[in-house]
Amino acid sequence: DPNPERRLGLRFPDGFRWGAATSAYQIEGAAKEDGRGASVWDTFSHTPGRTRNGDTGDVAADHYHRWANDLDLMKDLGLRSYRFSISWPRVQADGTGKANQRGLDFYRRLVDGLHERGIEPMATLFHWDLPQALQDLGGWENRDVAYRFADYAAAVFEALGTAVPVWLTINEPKTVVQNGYLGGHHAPGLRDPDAAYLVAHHLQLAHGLAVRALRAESDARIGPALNLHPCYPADDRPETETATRLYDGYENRLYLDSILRGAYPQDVLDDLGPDSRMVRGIRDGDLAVISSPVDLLAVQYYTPYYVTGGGDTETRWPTSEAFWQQIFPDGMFDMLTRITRDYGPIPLTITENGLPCPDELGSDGTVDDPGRVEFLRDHFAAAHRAIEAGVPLESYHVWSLMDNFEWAEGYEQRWGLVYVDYPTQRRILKRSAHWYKGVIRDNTV
Ligand code: PNW
Repeated sequence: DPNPERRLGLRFPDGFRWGAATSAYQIEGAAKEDGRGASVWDTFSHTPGRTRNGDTGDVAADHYHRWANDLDLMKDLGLRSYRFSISWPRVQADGTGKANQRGLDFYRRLVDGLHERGIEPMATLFHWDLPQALQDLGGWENRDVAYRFADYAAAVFEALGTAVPVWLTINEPKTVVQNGYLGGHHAPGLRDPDAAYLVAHHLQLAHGLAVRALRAESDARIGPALNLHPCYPADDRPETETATRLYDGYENRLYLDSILRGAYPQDVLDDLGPDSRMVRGIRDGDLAVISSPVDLLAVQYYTPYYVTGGGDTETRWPTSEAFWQQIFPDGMFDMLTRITRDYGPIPLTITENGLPCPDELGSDGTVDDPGRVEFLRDHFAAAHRAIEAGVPLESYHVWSLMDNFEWAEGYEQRWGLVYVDYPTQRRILKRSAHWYKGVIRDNTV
């Protein structure tokens, strides 16, 4: 599009909350300050060969020290909501025991600073930074870690529960399962399918236990944060239809059905088999915990999948710099409307959507990212269409507020609305950030 900033004239409902998202390990740095313990991502990123250029989150965007300046940036953008995550090893260095007050104080300052600037905090309890001490006990393969998570959640709710109106439990359990335990390119770096789905069950259990812990502490709202992928058959052969259905089971229904219907999808359980560690690990009462009523569902949408008869995927649309991402805004419409159709009118929020662009700091001090403007405009339009179709979508958080540590890809991929010049830690609003500011001001794309 030669002019991606051209407005489409789509007005969002009054009160719609525009936002941006980050996560603790990706932006905070200060890896050893104020009593923070090591997480699996410290271990993983410090293991040679695991991340691009050996990058780590030791310093990242130094948000731990620059948080006040970053909050001013958010206010300048006009954000109504900011989604961040709380680092478990800052709150409990070893993942158990008494909460570390200095760790909690950082998030208290952040939350108070958001309120002072009129921005609603949305906090994720777990965005992949499991305390290493718990990994040493087996990590999410160990059922006890789900109970440790509930204790951690209770400590956080006690400290911040009433100041944060919206809580999210676990960021993208599926990515932990698939990248951490199947592909092995995320921490803890294992390739063990049988372990992977037991981990999925324990992550779901941990989610439900945290929901119950919140109810005891505060009347804030809470829900899961799921990355969902619309799955389309690559052709119209019957075997492709069948393969696509099972693929959808592993990508979407495994998480959605257990939380919103109180049962794992039977086709996935059958495919795993009765002898799988997951199926053997499900105990009486677990599904009741997992399906504890939630107040909203947070959806993270990046890409569709086109599934072949052999159960592989193929690429149909232009990809971004992320090898796994095809740019297909209609996929967001399809996923949002499908959730409302299949699971009822539960309030929805988009908690992540974005792409990496080849952003460079120009000699005139600006950063031009027309591809991001076009991508966001088209996805915002898809969200608008979903709202018109009756989807109760209440907010939208762009991934990400600023450039950050993109996990195994290190700092090479830039996902931010705000450019981070790492050597100086200077922040520069990209062209997309200036454009987004106008969208927020007018509540119109
Ligand atoms: C999310 N996929 O991960 C995470 O929540 C963020 O921390 C991350 O920085 C962001 O998306 C960009 O990668 C994903 O394969 C990882 O479709 C993989 C996929 C989607 C999201």
